[in-house]
Amino acid sequence: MAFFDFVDKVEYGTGKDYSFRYYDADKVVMGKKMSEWLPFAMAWWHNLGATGADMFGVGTADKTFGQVPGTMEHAKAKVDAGFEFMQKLGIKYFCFHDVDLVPEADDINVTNARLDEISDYILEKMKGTDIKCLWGTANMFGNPRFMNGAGSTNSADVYCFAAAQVKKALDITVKLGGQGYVFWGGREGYETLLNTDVKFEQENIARLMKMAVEYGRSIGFTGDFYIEPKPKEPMKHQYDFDAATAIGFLRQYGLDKDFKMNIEANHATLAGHTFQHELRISAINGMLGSIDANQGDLLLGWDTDEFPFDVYETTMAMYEVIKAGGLRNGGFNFDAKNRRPSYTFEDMFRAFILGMDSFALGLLKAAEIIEDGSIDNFIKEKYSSYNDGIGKKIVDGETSLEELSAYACSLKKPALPGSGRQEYLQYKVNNILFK
Ligand code: XLS
Ligand code: NI
Ligand code: NI
Repeated sequence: MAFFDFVDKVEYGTGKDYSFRYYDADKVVMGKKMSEWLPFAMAWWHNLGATGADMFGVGTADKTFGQVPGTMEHAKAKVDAGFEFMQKLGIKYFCFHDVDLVPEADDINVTNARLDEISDYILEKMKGTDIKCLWGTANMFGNPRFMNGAGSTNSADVYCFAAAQVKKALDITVKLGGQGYVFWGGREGYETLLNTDVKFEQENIARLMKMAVEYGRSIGFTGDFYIEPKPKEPMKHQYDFDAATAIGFLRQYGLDKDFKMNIEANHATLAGHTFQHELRISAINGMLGSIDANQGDLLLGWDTDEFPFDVYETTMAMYEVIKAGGLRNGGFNFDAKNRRPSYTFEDMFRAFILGMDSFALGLLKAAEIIEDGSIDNFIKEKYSSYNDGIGKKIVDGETSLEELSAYACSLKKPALPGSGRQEYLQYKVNNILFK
């Protein structure tokens, strides 16, 4: 049964109403196909689950797919709809939380049996397609038991339920051939220090992650684990504030070999950073893993999860991704949802076309910026005083504070550093973007 009869396969350059203007999967850009630079993924939760409900009103979109929500028939209809959707758009990956796939039962054994059943069904669907699982995760923030966190909970029993969910989500991820496993610290954080032992909570989160790595490796998971940093929401203070914080945490607890970052654009801006900043910090630490491709609204202080449309942002993001040599096990997961009044199935396709084309155009423009060379050349030149003389000695670690002091004193007063030329470089970028 088809759900999206109004559209055939969405393709590049057909000029049809539903088509890509920039995303040309086989086009080679800087040595790789667009589809290799941009392994797009569908987020099960937003695309197949979210109805547009918010704190002030019920949903506007009908995601029943002809079945009664809360049933396995509905869970299977979501699989059918999801695969039709991905195939029509040429999306090769999907991401899921355990409870996106099946309705959660009161008894975890029942939920687990449902997960076995639905993963068999998905596996069957995957056959004959080139669709794969990008990453899986466990929802450890929705159920009331996680009110005080999962790895950070004060209840050892609840901690065991978190462990059980991680174990099962890993089982399903491996069964579906998933390349990644995400820990987004849903409620791993706190509201007030009056009732919180931060050190103990962080140690316990690390213990849970360590057990996840041990178990995952023992069942043949060879992909990457990810932390998805986010500074706030739902908690006031989230422990994985940003990439720098999460990387420090991973190193402190010896998890840095198995984990990388899953960087979400909207989380970056919530942390007071740019998306590009978070990508750069991850990349220079060898931790750029995957991307949750969405966009926030700078006028709003929460995770609005919009489909990316700001080409300046996607360009600078792709600049980082190209410089990092691409994502290895990761991809571009549209952790994004339609706006509440865009409630039709047509809008779902429009949103993905917008997001995919925004990144494809960003890729093309980033490649042009790199080929133009102005930025790279400027940056190289900016630090050229370290290429020889006293500068080289500093970089080579062959000097001392005494020698540098003597050198400075002999100069009496240094020349000012060269101009940062920011406006000139911004103008250069604009001229490439809008030529
Ligand atoms: C929420 C997060 C979440 C993760 C997966 O803000 O972005 O959707 O990506 O748990
Ligand atoms: Ni996300
Ligand atoms: Ni988010």
